[in-house]
Parts: sequence; structure tokens; C-alpha cells
Amino acid sequence: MSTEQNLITGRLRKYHSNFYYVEADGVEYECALRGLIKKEGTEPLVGDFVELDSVQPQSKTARIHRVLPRKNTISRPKLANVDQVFVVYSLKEPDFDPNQMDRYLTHIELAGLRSILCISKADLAATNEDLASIQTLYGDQLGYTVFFSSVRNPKSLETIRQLVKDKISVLAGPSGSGKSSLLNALNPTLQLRVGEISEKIARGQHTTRHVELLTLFADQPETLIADTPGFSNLKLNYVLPERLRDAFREFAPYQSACAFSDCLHVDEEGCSVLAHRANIADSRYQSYLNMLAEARQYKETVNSSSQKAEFGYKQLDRKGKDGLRILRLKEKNRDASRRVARQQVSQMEGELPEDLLTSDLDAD
Ligand SMILES: Nc1nc2c(ncn2[C@@H]2O[C@H](COP(=O)(O)OP(=O)(O)O)[C@@H](O)[C@H]2O)c(=O)[nH]1
Ligand SMILES: [Mg+2]
Ligand SMILES: [Zn+2]
Repeated sequence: MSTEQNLITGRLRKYHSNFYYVEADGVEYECALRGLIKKEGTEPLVGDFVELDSVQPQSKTARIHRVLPRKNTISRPKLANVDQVFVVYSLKEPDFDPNQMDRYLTHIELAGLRSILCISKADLAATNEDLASIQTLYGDQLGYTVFFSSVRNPKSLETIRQLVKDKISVLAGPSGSGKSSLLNALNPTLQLRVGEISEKIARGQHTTRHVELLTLFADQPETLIADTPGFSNLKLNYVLPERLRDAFREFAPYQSACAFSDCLHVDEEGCSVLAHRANIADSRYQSYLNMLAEARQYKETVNSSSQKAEFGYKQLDRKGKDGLRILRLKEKNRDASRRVARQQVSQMEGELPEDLLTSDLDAD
């Protein structure tokens, strides 16, 4: 392992055309990947700390030798080691859509990350009541940090400036909500493209755009931020119903009093959440029902694949001849197939479902 002596550590900042760009000690290295990393199953994500070998200071090239352990991951956008996600939704153009916003909030909650609500284009608000009702529900009742921004009002950007300091932040939200404009307003030298029709529509094909961690302020090297393309159709079809339920903070004060511990608060007898339904915002409950339908579909696919596993073992057993041996084998195999099924469930329930990992960085 003589090559390992010159390992240096850096952070993966972007991925583009099969090259990984890693910042280490203020230098950006264009990196390839050590062949075995893919086989070992940990492909680097933007935000990862990585060890580099074959470092060539003149050409600023290197090779990613190893991905260091991650603090967390999120699948949409695809990033590792994130501190917080700004969920950017506009009041108008496009119209405020609480159900879509709840999808993002839930997705982020399930990834174990903190979300901050940025309600953008506040200059387009019809009335102050529009703003106040969002603040009441998401801020006062649900406990999110909520703020309103407008690029036409530089003072409104102060909150962002303070919240991002020395953190890794992500801006997420639908296309057109003003994410890139916000970053440009904070730092005009970024010159991010604004107001463009998504590339997919413009070119009539699926174009993958990659996430990049930007240095927001030249004098704050620790403040990194990722602007992301909007995502349409964020489905919660990767989580089991009970985990989804637990991601709804407003159920927490009541659900321990439900008659059944697996209560999903839909139509069950003795449901304490339903008894207190008047305390839960209609839009939030509707968001929950929408996502629950997807989570239930997901549960069905998990169940049918674990049944298949068990069925497969039984078929094998029937081919045997020796009765007693078969019986013993059956017992053993049933345990094994249950174990496989359990593993499948826990893998699928993990924070990074494989299907979301592979192809989800596409713009709307
Ligand atoms: N009125 C108003 N328009 C904005 C504001 N921020 C962005 N926009 C406009 O919204 C459109 C989409 O902005 P963009 O930053 O590209 O959104 P992104 O897709 O989320 O990055 C552009 O036409 C911007 O000029 C704002 O605070 N107020
Ligand atoms: Mg943008
Ligand atoms: Zn209940």
C-alpha cells in the first residue's frame, strides 16, 4: 500500500462529465475514481469528504481513493453531509402550493435534516394575511423557522445571510420559485442563470443537471450552498406508512393515546388524532393522506417481494426427498427468508433508496 502515504483529504464540490471536483487546502482537483470504489458500493456524493491519492499539484489532478463516513445523505437533491435545507416556495408565480411544500418538508424530515422555510417573492403577496397564515401554521404551530424574502428588498435577505454562516445549506423547491435569484442577490458575482425554462422542456429531452456546492462569500470558506434545479413529482413511495406518520409533527401530542400503536389516523377506532382533528390544519392532513397512499403502495411492493422470497425457498424444499431433513431445512430456510425479507425492508427504508439515488437529479 505504498501509494497511500500521500493521501490528502478534501471535499467533493461537484460532479461533471465523469469527473469529480474536490477542494482540498484551497485547491480544486479534477479527480477520477479509484476503480474499486464502485465495486465497494460507495459512490461519492457531492458534499462527501474524500481521500485523494495520485495527487498531481501541477496539473491539479488526483484520484478519489476513499469516501469518508457521512453524517447524512439526502436523495433529492443528491447530497451528503448537509446541515440544513432551505425550502424555497414563492407566494405567486408560481402560486403557493402547500401540499407540494409539505412533500418537501416531509422528505427532508425523513432524511433527518433541518428545514428552513423561505417564502419567496414576498413583494407579490396580495395581502399581509397571506404571509401571516403561513407564519402561524408553519412557524408558530409546527416550529419551523420561517422567513419571507424578496430580491427587491435587500433587507429581507439578512436572515439568510445569518442562517447560512459556516454551514452547508441547500436551496430546494420548485423551478421558478426564485432560488438562483436569491443567491445572486446575496452575491452578484455568482451570476447564476435565472428564469430559464427547464432544459428538459427546452431541448425536448431529459437533461441531467448536477448539483454543486458553491462558496457563497469569498471571505467565508466554510459557508457552502447548493442551488438545485426544481423537482417535480417528489413521491413518498420509498417509506413505510408508519415512518411517514411519525414525520408529521402535529400528530405527536395525540398519537400515544390512539387505541392501536400502529394507528395511521385515517379511520381507526379509538384514534386520538382524529378526535383532535380540529387542531390539525386541513391542508396538512390532506398532504398526509396524499403521501400515505404512496407509502401504502410502497408497503405492498415490499410485502410482495418478501413473500416471493419465502415462496422461493418452499419450492426448493419440495424438490427434496428425505422427509425429516426437508422439515429441518424448511425451518431453517424460513428463518433465512424472513431474515432476507427483513433486510430488504430495512434497506428499502434506509435513508437513500437506490432508485432515488441513481437518476433523480433531473430538472422539471
Ligand atoms: N417579483 C419577484 N420576482 C422574483 C423574485 N425572485 C425571483 N423572481 C423571478 O422569478 C423567476 C424565476 O427565478 P429563478 O431565480 O430562476 O428561480 P429558480 O428556478 O428557483 O432558480 C425569474 O423571472 C426571477 O426574476 C422576487 O423576490 N420577487
Ligand atoms: Mg435556478
Ligand atoms: Zn390514530
